[in-house]
Amino acid sequence: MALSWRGFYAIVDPDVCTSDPLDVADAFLRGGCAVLQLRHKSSAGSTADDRATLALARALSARCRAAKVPFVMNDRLDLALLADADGLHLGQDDLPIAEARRFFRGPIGVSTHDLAQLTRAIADGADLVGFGPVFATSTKKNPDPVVGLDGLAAACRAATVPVVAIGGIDRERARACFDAGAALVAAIGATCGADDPEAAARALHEVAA
Ligand code: 3NM
Repeated sequence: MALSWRGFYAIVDPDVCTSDPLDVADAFLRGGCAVLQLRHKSSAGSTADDRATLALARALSARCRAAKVPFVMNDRLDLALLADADGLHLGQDDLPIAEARRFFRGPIGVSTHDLAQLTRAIADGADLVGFGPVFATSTKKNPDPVVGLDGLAAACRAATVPVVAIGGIDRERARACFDAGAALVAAIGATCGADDPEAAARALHEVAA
């Protein structure tokens, strides 16, 4: 069944949060978001970090459930299952969707950076696709080339599943992304790093309304 998620796609990235990630998540949930994802890149490969990330994922999952907002785990099938996440998001170098589907029942999103990747992800069964970076980003290490609003519009025309615009998005740019056909806009710097994450989330979520 087609996903009905629309609006602000909140991402909690503990490496970017200027205060406790749980407080930032609470602020996003108060301000408004369609989805909340945990993205913790520095957790990969370290047992101690994995334990902390699992604890954070479980705490976020419980908060999202109470707020009736779907919780999505980035990259990690194991943590998604253990934290009872509603959704899983995979990058180009993560597990193939077909392998993740053997275990994970919820919606699976895939990050894509050009039309070929987008088309392949949808053919492989992605329930939604990220597309970007739409604008220059300073948050992602080694980002792909900027796709721009024209690239985003072409992606939205080609996609048969909801498209999540990502990369350098703030309130003004969010409007342009929705106008280009995006179902959701994701942000990290403009929200996790904001002085007032609640207001930042509200501003992005309201643009879609
Ligand atoms: N993925 P900010 S760009 C996590 O192009 C991520 O797929 C991207 O952070 C992609 O809102 C990006 O601070 C970083 O630019 C988004």
